[in-house]
Amino acid sequence: MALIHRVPWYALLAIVLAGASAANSAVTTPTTAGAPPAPATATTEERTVVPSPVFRVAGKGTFTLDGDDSVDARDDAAPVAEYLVNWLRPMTGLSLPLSGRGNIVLVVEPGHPPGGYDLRVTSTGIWIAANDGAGLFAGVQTLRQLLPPKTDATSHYSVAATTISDYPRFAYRGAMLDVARHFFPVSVVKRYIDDIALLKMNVLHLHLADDQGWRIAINGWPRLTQVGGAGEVGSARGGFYTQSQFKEIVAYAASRYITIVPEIDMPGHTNAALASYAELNCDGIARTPYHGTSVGFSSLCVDKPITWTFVTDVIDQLAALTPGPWLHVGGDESTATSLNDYLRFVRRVGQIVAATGKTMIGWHDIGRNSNLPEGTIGEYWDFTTPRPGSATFSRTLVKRGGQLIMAPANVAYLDQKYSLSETLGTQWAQAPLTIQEAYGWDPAKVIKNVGDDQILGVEAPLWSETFSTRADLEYLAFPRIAAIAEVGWMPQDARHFKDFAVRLASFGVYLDSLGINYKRTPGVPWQKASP
Ligand code: TNX
Repeated sequence: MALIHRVPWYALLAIVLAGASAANSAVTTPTTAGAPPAPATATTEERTVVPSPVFRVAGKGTFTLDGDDSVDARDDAAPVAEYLVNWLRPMTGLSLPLSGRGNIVLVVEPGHPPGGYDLRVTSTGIWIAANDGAGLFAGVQTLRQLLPPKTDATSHYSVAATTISDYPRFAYRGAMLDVARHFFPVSVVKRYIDDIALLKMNVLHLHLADDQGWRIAINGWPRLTQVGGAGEVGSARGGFYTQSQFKEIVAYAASRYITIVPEIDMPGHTNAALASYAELNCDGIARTPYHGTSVGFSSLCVDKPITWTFVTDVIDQLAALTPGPWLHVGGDESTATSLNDYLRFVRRVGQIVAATGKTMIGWHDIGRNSNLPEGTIGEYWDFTTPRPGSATFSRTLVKRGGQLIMAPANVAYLDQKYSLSETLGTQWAQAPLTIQEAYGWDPAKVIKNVGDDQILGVEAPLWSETFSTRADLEYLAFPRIAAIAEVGWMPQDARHFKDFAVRLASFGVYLDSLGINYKRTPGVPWQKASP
């Protein structure tokens, strides 16, 4: 009985229906009028999925895509169907018309797992249903992994019959990319968006400004990008996004049901701004552009009126560019700001963000101030065993009704070295960070009295001090980001590294087919690389 109590009704329904005969009509598994039945003889192997669906029951037979298939999707399901056929058509060479009828059905309707989807594959068709486009999109990502990756492709694209009911543990499943230490062009960001979408991640946090670079154009402050955007770590060549490029990123992410969270780190980590405008410095002297990797030496000048004109312009323009509910204001490692100034600074920034209607996110350090707007969100970056202060500051935000995003550096910082002999990556956060460690933690066990209800979700930050190419970015991210995605999606008691490792090895074949560079970490039975 105990188990039954914890199984939601839709999962029970899925399990019961999967056990029912193929002729069972209680679930709308459509048939195509006039289409010959798909060959039900060969049984396709059941492919695994990362993150693993919460409930999955094998069915009978196999569905094989062929020239008679068409896609039925209406209203909110239509953009997801568009995404599905845009991926399937070139891969299969099939026409897969989108129409009001068809045997591949995508539906948005109430009654499905919150944030998730129900998926059913029979020998005649595929049915995916969810409460909204985001849930349906997650279902389509599962379908992608149920089908063979491109490199396996013969003429048959088959899926083993199955019934799945799936939903996330946390609403926020994020990746963070630091485009400040090294700049990455729009094309690389879009590619990363596609890569994380496959893992059902739904937030991309962009770290847009730091000591080494300012990466977003702000109207009225041209020197931020002309001077502050000109360099990056180790070099005088940087880059920045125009506002229209930023909008392009936001729209691309939205088409993958991913929300962009822009971050301007303040009041520390601001040398790029302080080099751009002399008047932002307390002494009125412009700082020298910085291309090194130290932290904690810069600060905005809290008492100058121009500082607040600047901060207000930046926050207002970012809010206008960002359809998502959150703005990230950094607030970490402000060791060049006095505590009193820091407390006054984050309070005033909180008011400016609140005036835009957005919810403020800051690194957990902002919880030093117990008087921030209610609901302010803290991003926890300390270790899985908190050091003095970090748990207290985090809990302060929770006490004011805010939730936490869990990104403990020793398990979730993708820039930590895989092993100390690697050249790529940093090592301050208890490196090496192995795939086993990235997987083997529970967000609800990090801070006392902060459980699932107080946690908005998880995030995998990728700081870019040590790399500048897409290949290196992917190498540090994959496969550890798959572990973080699974921490954010699956119920804690259903996760076991041994099972993950087997599924990850199959996922590696997908990564190969997509041309994603990844580390063949020890402890995972990786398959032979495809030619
Ligand atoms: C810490 S922890 C940082 C970043 C660095 C990163 C390198 C935190 C919020 N900030 O400034 O890039 O370590 O791992």
